[in-house]
This record gives sequence, structure tokens and C-alpha cells, in this order.
Amino acid sequence: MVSSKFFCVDGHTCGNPVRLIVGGAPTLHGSDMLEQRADFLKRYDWIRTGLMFEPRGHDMMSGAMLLPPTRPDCDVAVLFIETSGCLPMCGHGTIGVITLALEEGLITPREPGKVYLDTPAGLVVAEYFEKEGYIESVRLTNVPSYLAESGLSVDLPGLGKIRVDVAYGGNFYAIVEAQENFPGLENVGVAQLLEWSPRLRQALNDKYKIAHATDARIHGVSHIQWTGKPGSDTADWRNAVFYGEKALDRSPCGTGTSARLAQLYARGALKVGDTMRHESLIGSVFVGGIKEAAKLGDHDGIIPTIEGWARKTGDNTLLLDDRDPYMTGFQL
Ligand code: PYC
Repeated sequence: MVSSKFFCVDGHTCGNPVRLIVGGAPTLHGSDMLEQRADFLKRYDWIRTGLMFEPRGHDMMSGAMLLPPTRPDCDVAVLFIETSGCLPMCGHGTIGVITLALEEGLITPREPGKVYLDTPAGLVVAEYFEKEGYIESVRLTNVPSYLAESGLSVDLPGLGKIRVDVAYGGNFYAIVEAQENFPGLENVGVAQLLEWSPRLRQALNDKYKIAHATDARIHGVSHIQWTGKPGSDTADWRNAVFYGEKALDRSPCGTGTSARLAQLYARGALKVGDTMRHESLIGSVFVGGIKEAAKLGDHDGIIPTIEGWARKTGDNTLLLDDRDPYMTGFQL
């Protein structure tokens, strides 16, 4: 029998799970985190599927591992592992990873109060705020974000014509606002979103080829962001972000909020210095902000900030054992 053991710290960021692998992560090859991500997917994807999918995880499971940084300006590197693959960047994941890693004493930032993170999408700076020996909240300065396309449309059988903007916030998001065939998130159930989302993503990727303005290794719409009115009058907008095959983010989604900020900025609805309170499906809130303007190729984008909180739920030792027919996980 060959059995691999993984020590994990489990938690959640505003309701969405975070499983931080603190022991058992492989050593990866590659001169930057995008190359190391490709190496992981080629040689170790069984670790991701085994730790994220049932029976050790579930449709929404999301995790990360800390690695030595590939760039000198960073304290640590992070590889995100999800049921959907290895995202270039994950905002709720970063807030969770920073909270759990600091509370467990796993990283010692060279500048107190800030962690410089090497992610596959680029440098992310996480400021953290402590209270009574715990991390109360984390505000990350995300990668440059921008509106890539506006007014794209596809026809979906049973739903009709749907118009979207596509914005980048560390991943590419098709942002769906209220329109003739979508009455806004507040009027639509979860089952409906889970049915529409994969079909909409497929139709968009079949019709349009979306690639990052300065790094074509990042391409394709991976997430669908449904938008609507918030449930609380202290929030500005509500979203539900679909990713993978069945996941709907329980948090307001950090990279999704960054993409939404970039879209609203491009439209003139927000400006540098503005903030937006973004509510999730379950009512948890991230505060998004526009720190400064940024240029990505020909696009006028932004540097967004995202603030949220995470809490530890437990310690977890997981085994991937080759006697187990479900060692590498399954999804229904
Ligand atoms: O918070 O960026 C995020 C995220 C991506 C997928 C799920 N959450």
C-alpha cells in the first residue's frame, strides 16, 4: 500500500471553505508560479482531486498550499487548488490562507502587518489586522484588473439572449446584470443559476476567445458572476459567482469583486478612492476599493483592494491511500 498523508488547517472566508495544506505539499519546478502551477497540474493533480472532491471534500471545496517564493520581493508563494483546477488567483482563498497561516505561525512577514504573496497571477499584498491574538480581517491589494469586453451576447436554449461584460480580476468573469431574460439575482433561485451557468460559460468560450492583455497564458472565461440588488441596505450590490462544475461561491468572491470594480470603473460608475460593499449569496460582505488606476496593454484598469475575514474550523489529517478506489476523489 502507498499512502500519502496531508496535514491541513481548515477554515472558511465569509462562508466559503479554505483548506490550507500545511504538510505534504510537493516540490514544484518552474521559474514563476504560473510555470509551477502547470508542473503541479501535470504531475500532482491527483493531490488536488483527492483533497478537494468527495469523499474528503465536496463540490465547493477550495484550498491552497504555501511554497517558497519564486520572486525576491515576496515572503511566500501560494498555489490555489480548487474543484475547478488551479486558479491563477483566488481572493477568498488569499484571505483564508493569510489568516490561517499567520494564526498557525507558518509565515513570518519581513514587514509587520503585511505579507507579500507570489501568486500565479502576480504579486498580491495582504495587509492584516489583529485583535486579541487572532487575525480579525485581511485587506488584499489584488493584481491589476480591467474590463476586457463589454456587450458580448449569446443565445441559450430555454433562456434566450444573454448579454454580458467580461472583466478580469485575477480570473476572467462574465458579469451578468439584470436584463430582459435575467431579472436580477434577487429574483432567481440557486438551482436555476447552477443550471444556466455552465451552459452560458460554454457558449461564451465557444463564441469568443478571451485572453489576458499582457499574459496570454491566462485565458478563457472561467467564472460567471450573476449580479443583483443586496438583501441588506448596508451593502451596494449582491453577487453569486459560479465556478468549476457545480460551485457557487458562498463569499462575495475576491477576484469576482475585483472584476466588478473594474467594470464599474470603466463605466464611470466608480472612481479611484471609492469603495463598494459587496454581499454574497449568504449575506456575508467584502469591502472592495479602487486604490489606483492601472494600464494593461491598451486597457485602462485598476488596482483593487478587497477586505474580508476568515475563521479556522479545525485541524485535519487526510490520507490518500492507493487501496482506496476513491483515492483521487469523485464528483456526481
Ligand atoms: O474569492 O476569488 C475568489 C474566488 C474564486 C473562486 C472562488 N472564490
